[in-house]
Amino acid sequence: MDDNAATAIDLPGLPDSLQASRVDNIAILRLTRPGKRNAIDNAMIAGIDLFFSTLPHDIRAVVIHGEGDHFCAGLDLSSLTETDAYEAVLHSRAWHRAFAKIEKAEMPVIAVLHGATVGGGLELAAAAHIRVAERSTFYALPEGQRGIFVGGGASVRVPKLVTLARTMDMMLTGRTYGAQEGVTLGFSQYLAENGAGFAHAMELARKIASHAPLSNFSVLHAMPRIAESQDEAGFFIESLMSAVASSDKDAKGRLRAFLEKRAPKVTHSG
Ligand code: 1HE
Repeated sequence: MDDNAATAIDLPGLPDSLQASRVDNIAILRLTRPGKRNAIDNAMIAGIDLFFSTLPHDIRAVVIHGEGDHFCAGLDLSSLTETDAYEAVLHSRAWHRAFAKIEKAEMPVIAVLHGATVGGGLELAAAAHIRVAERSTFYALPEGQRGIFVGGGASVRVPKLVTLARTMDMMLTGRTYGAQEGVTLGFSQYLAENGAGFAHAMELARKIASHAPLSNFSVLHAMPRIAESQDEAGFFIESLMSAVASSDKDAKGRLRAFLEKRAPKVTHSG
């Protein structure tokens, strides 16, 4: 499969700052506003919402990445200069709606990070399920410096990745973290060489797409709920999800394939 052989997904209403395409059953969303370091304005938020609301049903994984030297400089700071408190709360809610569509998507979403992944850019990355960070990536929550507060979900999602204490320190002191440290701390699950993040993400997306869609759906939708449940409720949700997944005909076929020695074994290299 050639990742350069992407075909455009025709999405009327998508702004020029976003580009949607697909390679086989993997959808790709590219932030294409490098002149403004992919800073997210209202049209982009609406576009992200639209993209995740209208994904073709045969799509099995999504890869988000950014053009230019930076993944995303966060909120387009010109968006909030004239807003009153009520408009600002609605603005934040629009980000929450769009990013919830990423987090609650039917299929896994992988974000490829490089350069600045800051403010709303980190919020966008945190809404994805898997993050691949190129070595150039750096993370920050510079809202305090701008006199504002996070509004795209960072207060909820970033502590789940790197702890509440670390998130508060970043917000209070402007502390930044780099890619190497970031993979140890939990900002990303993968580290890639500069320029290699997209190919790495596509390789992960292909693996994901080779699994049963209901298995992937179970991971995305059961795991976060179980994590937020009391243990007894968690065990029970697990049993129900397990029963539903294993009764799917895709699962039956895969179980039989293993028993008949037609499926690969689990292997580990170094
Ligand atoms: C922008 C933005 C932006 C760049 N809004 N226009 N985010 C921030 O506080 C980060 C602000 N940006 C930066 O610190 C730097 O731009 C970068 C480290 C990301 C990149 O630096 P550099 O030297 O490559 O680019 P630059 O020269 O600073 O910026 C290039 C252009 O992009 C320039 O515009 P130009 O018209 O002068 O060419 C910048 O003004 C513009 N630009 N970042 C608007 N963010 C839902 S709440 C979320 C709250 C937040 O995200 S707060 C954090 C905002």
